Amino acid sequence: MVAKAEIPVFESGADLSLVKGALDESGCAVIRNAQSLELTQQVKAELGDSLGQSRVQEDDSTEDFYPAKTQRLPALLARSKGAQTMATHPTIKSLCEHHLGDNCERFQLHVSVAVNIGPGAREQVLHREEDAFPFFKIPRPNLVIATMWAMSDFTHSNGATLLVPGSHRWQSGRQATPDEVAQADMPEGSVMIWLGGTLHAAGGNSSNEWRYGIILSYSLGWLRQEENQYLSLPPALATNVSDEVRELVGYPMHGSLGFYDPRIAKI
Ligand SMILES: O=C(O)CCC(=O)C(=O)O
Ligand SMILES: [Fe+2]
Repeated sequence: MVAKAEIPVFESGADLSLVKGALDESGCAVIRNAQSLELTQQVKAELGDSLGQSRVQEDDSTEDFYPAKTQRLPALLARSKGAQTMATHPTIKSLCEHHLGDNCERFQLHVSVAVNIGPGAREQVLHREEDAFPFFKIPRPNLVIATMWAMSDFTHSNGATLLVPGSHRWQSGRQATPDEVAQADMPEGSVMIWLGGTLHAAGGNSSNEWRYGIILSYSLGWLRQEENQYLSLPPALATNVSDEVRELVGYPMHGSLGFYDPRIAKI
């Protein structure tokens, strides 16, 4: 009998070399209770109004990448100081450095989005975050690393993310069997990390509660970001954030890439 796939799980404060090793091996990991309750509450409060005004996607078709009964809210760094703190979490930065550092001078924020999955939402189709870069053959070099912060408990029934451990090393076209798919159950305040080559999807929500998560992903500093960070945090707002956050978003040059005239950019 084939063993059911498992996601490596760590507690906050775990030896980071073990987390890095697990990510190399499995392409995914969970760190439980990585964030304080205060920060989770702060971010929820800062995003509350915008989320409340975000539409819930109603239409569904099996071809749609985003299932119905979900809410998505981008531009989190412009909306929340707490999200800026989350995005620069030292543990995550260290993991990014390990997995992306060989292929760039500096990694950058790739996507910031809150994902609220409502009762009755179907499972998402398995995909790779690096599918936006089809010009590299699978298995691709490390281009992206993603995190999902649990802003509510993630459970089997409310849509905890599905992950296929080890799939970051698979050849193109290999399909996951049910035994190869694991689910990232985790308590609020935990973070799930996965490499851009790892197959994953939002789980279906058969419960009567909403599953609230925040995706913050990172990419090589010379790639086009999936979310246009210069529009999500435009210069007028970028002047109010720390140098660290401005750098993460990609304002400074990367080698010879990205020159600009500060008199025009007003930054
Ligand atoms: O919501 C989730 O659990 C995963 C969502 C996801 O993978 C995506 O939108 O790219
Ligand atoms: Fe995804």
